[in-house]
Amino acid sequence: MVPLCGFIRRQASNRHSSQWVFPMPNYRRIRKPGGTFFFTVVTYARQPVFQNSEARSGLRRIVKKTQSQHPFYIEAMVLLPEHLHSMWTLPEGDHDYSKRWRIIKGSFTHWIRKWGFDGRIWQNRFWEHTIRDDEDFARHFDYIHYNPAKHALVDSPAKWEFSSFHRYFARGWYTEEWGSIEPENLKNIQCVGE
Ligand code: NI
Repeated sequence: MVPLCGFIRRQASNRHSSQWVFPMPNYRRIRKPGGTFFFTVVTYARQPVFQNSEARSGLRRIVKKTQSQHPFYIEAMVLLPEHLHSMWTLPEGDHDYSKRWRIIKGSFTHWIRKWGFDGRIWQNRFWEHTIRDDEDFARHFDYIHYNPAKHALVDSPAKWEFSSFHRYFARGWYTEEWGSIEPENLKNIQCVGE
């Protein structure tokens, strides 16, 4: 039997206790008509391309430009030194995330070569997972935000700058301590790449 993942709301009475809860109940998903997809994209030979701040801004700019030409909504994203995780919702009836990734990866490669990088920048393959339901959405949303701690880059996700964690922290969806230990709903997650 597949264990149910509990999305437990913190009770007002134990607001300041050290009890760990999962801050992303189902109802927080803002429903949009299109399909939602999770991705893991890795740099070639795990070069730590995104340690470089110019590379991070370059990627951000290219993603925004691609969005303006081929719309998609970024539900969550985290940028690590040599890979990224992201979750997108595409317009209704449009499932062509591959085209968007091709443009992003190609444009980024073209752009960064002007900075003296040569050779390949990206792994050809990427992991894709189609989000099935609200619980699946919440699990992948949390997976993305927990990721810097999972990879031991920081001891809690709030300390990693290049993440949509901060957008949702500002909305009160996460506490500052969230993810200092691995959240229960992430322990058996599969098909996420790394
Ligand atoms: Ni990762």
